[in-house]
Amino acid sequence: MPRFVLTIQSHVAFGFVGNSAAVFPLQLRGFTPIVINTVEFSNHTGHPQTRGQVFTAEMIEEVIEGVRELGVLPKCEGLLSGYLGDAGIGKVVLHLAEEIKRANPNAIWLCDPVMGDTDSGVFVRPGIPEFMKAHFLNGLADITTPNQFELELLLGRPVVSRQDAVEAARNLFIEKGCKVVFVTSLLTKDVPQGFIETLAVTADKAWTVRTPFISQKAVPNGQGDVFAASSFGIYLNTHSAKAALEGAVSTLYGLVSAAPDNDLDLPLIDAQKEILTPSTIFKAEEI
Ligand code: PXL
Repeated sequence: MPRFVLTIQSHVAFGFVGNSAAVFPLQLRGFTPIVINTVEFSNHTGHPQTRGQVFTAEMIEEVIEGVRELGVLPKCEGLLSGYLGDAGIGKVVLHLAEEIKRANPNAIWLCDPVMGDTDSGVFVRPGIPEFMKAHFLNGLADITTPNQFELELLLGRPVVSRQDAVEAARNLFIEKGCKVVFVTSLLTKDVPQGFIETLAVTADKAWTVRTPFISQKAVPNGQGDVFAASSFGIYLNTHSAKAALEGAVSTLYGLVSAAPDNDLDLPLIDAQKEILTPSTIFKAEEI
């Protein structure tokens, strides 16, 4: 029996962000992704130019209707959502999450609140951050993966310490019903110079993994998307937030280390061994 995971996010013709970044890691972990694209772009928006279109909510609804008619929605053990393209698509994803969870109460939704990062600022359409705040993170999602920039955007103020990030994750998400929050790309006064941290936060536990900061001329986009797909795959297989944190961080460190200095995309295929068997395994520390 295939293990279905529905993944709804962007698609690019060239490079690895959104579904183009998520599908291969999910497949390597034994899942059969059902892939719904929110946009069709030539490449990610960190390149000097991007062409393509954001799909309308109606176009995406039609694809969902077709998938619904195949009878596979109740068979999905997970839903992975990411880059939306437009706030109107947010509503479609929300209804899809409700439908999948109604049909299969054990299904797990990882909602990656993709909005931007420290290097680029907000890279989504106006209305998406407001939609995320108002509707998305209301407890229906089981796992969420904000980077520090997105956590601060949702919080409405800077995160000043590691403990502050843990408390923000609990206040914003866990108290509403979310089970695991992964906070990525964390740089606070508690992180020593030359390092970066990733946290996993649950209701009663929190872990950190500290990795050397890899300094490059160009920072490849898609790191958050590969992190979300990898942590999701590991979590679905182990139900361990700690294992998902360690595995996904180790994969990202391996992929970013292998990226040629000027590349704007991760070497997802060339360095594919880093996905299941990372060269360096980072261990989490309980905090
Ligand atoms: O990595 C997030 C992301 C997803 N999808 C598209 C993007 C980006 C970031 O640049 O451009 C299309």
